[in-house]
Amino acid sequence: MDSVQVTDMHTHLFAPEFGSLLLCGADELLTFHYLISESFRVHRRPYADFWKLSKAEQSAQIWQALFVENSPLSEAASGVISVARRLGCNPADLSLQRLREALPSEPTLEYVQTMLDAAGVAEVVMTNDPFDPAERACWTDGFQWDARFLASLRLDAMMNHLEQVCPLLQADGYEVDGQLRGKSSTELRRFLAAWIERTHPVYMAFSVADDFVYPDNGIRGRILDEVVLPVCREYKLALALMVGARRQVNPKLQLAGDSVAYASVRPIEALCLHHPDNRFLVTMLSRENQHELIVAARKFHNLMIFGCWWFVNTDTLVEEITRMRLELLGPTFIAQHSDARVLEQLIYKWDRARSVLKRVLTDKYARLARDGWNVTRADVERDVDKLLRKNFWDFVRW
Ligand code: HDL
Ligand code: ZN
Repeated sequence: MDSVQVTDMHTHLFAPEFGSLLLCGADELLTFHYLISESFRVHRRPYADFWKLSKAEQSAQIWQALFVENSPLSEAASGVISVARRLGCNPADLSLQRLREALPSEPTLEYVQTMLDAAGVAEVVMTNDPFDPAERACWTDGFQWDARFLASLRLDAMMNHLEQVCPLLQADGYEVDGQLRGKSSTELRRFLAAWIERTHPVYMAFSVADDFVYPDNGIRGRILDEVVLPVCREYKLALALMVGARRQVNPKLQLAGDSVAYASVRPIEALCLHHPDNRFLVTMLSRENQHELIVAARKFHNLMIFGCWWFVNTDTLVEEITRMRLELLGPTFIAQHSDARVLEQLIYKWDRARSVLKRVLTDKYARLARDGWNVTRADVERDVDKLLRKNFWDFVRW
């Protein structure tokens, strides 16, 4: 488990060639939006006062709230301590200053390699938003980037807010309107084709809340049927559905303001049933959805469950979910993704993932051994490689 090289198939990291979009260093680590929202429960400052602070002042505020006035007991706060230890700090006398000294704020190529090696990550899949102005500026013609960072095309804006992105599409020369009239669907297919040629994504993705329905003769359902699913088939791309993210429940928390919603699994079943030639990577945000999603994966082999996403990426829930998955699916799912936003997070997120998986797999292999099954090292290495790498690649390349 400690030596397997993983494919981190969903992150918000960027290749070094994307410049400042690749976040690293102590202040980025501490102003991770999970820690921002946790810190408000301690300092209770007016939102505007906090947002006025510089990043360094924000991280000092967070350090004071979560690491001085309280013990860093949460998943994200304790992750900072794990990173500090792994990067040579002595957590017994850790300070914000020492953390800043230990973690550079500029990601040199060797630092990126050091972080990937320390986390045991072979390659990382980025989340590339063709509607994000900062990112679009990077994708110049002939743009080359580090091969360890693979692209994925994130389509939330198009799927959930088509009206709002029409001006940008029209400015790019695509005749698209918010009601999908005229040749809008053809033009959206042309738009996707252009971005596929530019980014060479390993999959396309979008997230939805609990309002997702399918079949759906509304705009989103029509974009799926007339644009996204045909393009996925044409380019042999899997489609990742990330279900249950209820956006901006508290807008004053900005990126930290999203929450969770229990969502129906039926639209996912319908997509898998009606589109057997499409492949669906699926993760759900609500703990209560996990069991029924696993059962759905038993019904449809073009459904591949991935990761323990965001609010279910905690020791307790990762263990519960991984046990359920193994017990109902065997080692035929993608055990984890990091969702890392800051380079150094790879270290604690993958340390945690490995230790939970070790606990769970040891139980399962021990029971097989007790029943006389011959558990060999080669078998364990094969199974672990599948859970953390090969199941992903076999599925997206299927
Ligand atoms: O929509 C997503 O991909 C989520 O992962 C959000 O980016 C969320 O803010 C996050 O970072 N979760 O870990
Ligand atoms: Zn994410």
